[in-house]
Amino acid sequence: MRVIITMLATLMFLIMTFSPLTVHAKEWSSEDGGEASVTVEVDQPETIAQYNLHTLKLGVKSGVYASATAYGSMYVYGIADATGWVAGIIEWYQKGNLAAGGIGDISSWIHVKFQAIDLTAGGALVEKIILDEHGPWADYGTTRWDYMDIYLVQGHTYKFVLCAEVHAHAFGLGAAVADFGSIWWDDSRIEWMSIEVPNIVEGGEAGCPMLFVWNGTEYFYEGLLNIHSSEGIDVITNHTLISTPRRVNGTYLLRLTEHPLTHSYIDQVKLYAELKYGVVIQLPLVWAWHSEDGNALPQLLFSDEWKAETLGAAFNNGTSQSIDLKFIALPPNFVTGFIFQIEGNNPVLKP
Ligand SMILES: [Ca+2]
Ligand SMILES: [Ca+2]
Repeated sequence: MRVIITMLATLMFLIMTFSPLTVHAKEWSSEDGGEASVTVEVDQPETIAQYNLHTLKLGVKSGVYASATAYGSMYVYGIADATGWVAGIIEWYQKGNLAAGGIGDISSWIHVKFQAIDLTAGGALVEKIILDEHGPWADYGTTRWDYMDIYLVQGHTYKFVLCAEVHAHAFGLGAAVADFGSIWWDDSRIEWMSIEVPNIVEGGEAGCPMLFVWNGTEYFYEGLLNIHSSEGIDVITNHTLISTPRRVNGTYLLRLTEHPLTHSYIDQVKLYAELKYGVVIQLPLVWAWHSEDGNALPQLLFSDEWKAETLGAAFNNGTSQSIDLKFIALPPNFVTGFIFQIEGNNPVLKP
């Protein structure tokens, strides 16, 4: 039995390790690279730091009186073929442990962040923390995704980096472990599944939230919904979905994220389903959750000038606000298309 489990674990590991890193946009073509290292701070903890085929294995085990930090990163290069804002989307898989046991343990942590470095502009950097864990923690194997707003300049070379650090620290009775793959948990690791940095040229002046749709694998970036009005008068904009939303517990999941340089007032959102024979029906909105203000359903249900406000990163200390939406879903193979409608206004012009 144990042999079979080991074989299965090895097979799983091989499948995960050799799945291709997909870089979807046309100009992002480099193979991925990576590096890993470890810094021992106190005494002699057990450590591991390896990079292999877009997979990182980082681990530290500190017993009684020891601490260390293991670092790793994975990266690809690309040249921008257009100037403008894009949502760089990263998907990764992680499996690891953060155990702090016993008297005298001080701290153990795991961090993961995503960076975009403009090498042409002398290393100008934007980055986003995508995992920050300090307490006892275990991830039994999860594919996660996140995105970061990036301003690309045509012709510039960029390095996109996924960075991970684990730190274990024990002083006293007990032990601390932090790992993304150690000699103690052979199949623990963190790896890139994909990175997508589309080259998008936005036409004209737009002031807008960005629409994302859950397609069963990721929140697919649908594009910018232009509701700009310098007079602050509501605009109604329709967007035909490019992707097919996937049912989750009887609902479709959509997300509005404010563009980093804009500021929107949203009065109402609707989702229409196009059925066979030209029939169009409206799917009820049943959930709306603002990333900072919480429930936004009352504001978004009706066109009544009661509005939800979303601030871009430039107006909100570096973090763009978003609203998660759920609409009642229809049975599979019932719908031929979807139209998302937004009513609101955005007085700010982005570049
Ligand atoms: Ca309203
Ligand atoms: Ca209105």
